[in-house]
Amino acid sequence: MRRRTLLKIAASVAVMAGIGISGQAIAAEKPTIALIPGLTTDAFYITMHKGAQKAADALGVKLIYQGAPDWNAALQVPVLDAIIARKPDAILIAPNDTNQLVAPLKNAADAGIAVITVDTFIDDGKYQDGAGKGDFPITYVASDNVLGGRMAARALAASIGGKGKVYVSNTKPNISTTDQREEGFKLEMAENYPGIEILKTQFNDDSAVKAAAQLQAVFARTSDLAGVFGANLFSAMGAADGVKAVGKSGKIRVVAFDAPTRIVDDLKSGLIDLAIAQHPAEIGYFGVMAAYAHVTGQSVPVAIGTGFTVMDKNNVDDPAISQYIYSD
Ligand code: T6T
Repeated sequence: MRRRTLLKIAASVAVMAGIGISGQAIAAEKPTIALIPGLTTDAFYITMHKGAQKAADALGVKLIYQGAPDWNAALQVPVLDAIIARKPDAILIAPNDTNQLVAPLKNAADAGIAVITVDTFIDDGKYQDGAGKGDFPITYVASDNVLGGRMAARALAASIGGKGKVYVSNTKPNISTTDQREEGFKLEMAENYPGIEILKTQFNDDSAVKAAAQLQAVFARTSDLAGVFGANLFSAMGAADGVKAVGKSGKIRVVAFDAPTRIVDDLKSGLIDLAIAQHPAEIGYFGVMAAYAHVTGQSVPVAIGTGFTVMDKNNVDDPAISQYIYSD
């Protein structure tokens, strides 16, 4: 694709030189970049889109944003195919599944479209290393999700005084981000908190309603449940709803990944102790910047890490912190 874009730019320059065409003709040849979120109905991706649009505006490139309303690879692949048919210069995508998106994304790469994954990765997440069927994306722009899981474990351990029963409320397996958060959470607990027992993970299919029902079911059989780690926005909101429903607000402690406005309300009320906010706008911004750099002939780092902001009821009104609350 890089070649195709460079050819397009070269053609414009030739035309301009030959017939004295205006600079706007060159602007029309600026790259087109598509962003496919994990799902559209999620404040995390709404915020990522805003960051991507800021970068697109700064660079004067066209940004296409299209996705499916649910986290489901079977819904994401047709969206991807439709985008490939439009022949953008680059596709930024949060793949819904580490395996199921490999072949559909290879079709994009084979069509000369630069593939960059944002938030989630395919295969082993190690790109451009000549190993594995999913090494072809140019770069991966995301939070360090293993670290985020470790941060959540430390926070929950502190909340429950280093002992008691906890579980992870998670989405579904084979999603790189939430798999890695659970991995980091369990590693940290195993290494440093022998007094904490981790119960079986509850998978909620990215549904807060299911996550709430699961909290109630776990509590029904484990009356001494001490805490829960909600590994993403819907898992955390649902777990918090469940805690409220069983009348244990502030007693069963909740640590949340992600920071939509609703979680901030829960921090203030004491239903959630701490939220680990990702920086989705930064992911979108640097995703577009990386795509632009690549398609205009610059080399790009193979992985770009973005940060976290830890929120609790004491700091969440500070503008330096609240700027990371997601846009609903
Ligand atoms: O936690 C984010 C994202 O990082 C993850 O991959 C899927 O869930 C969210 O979008 C939040 O709902």
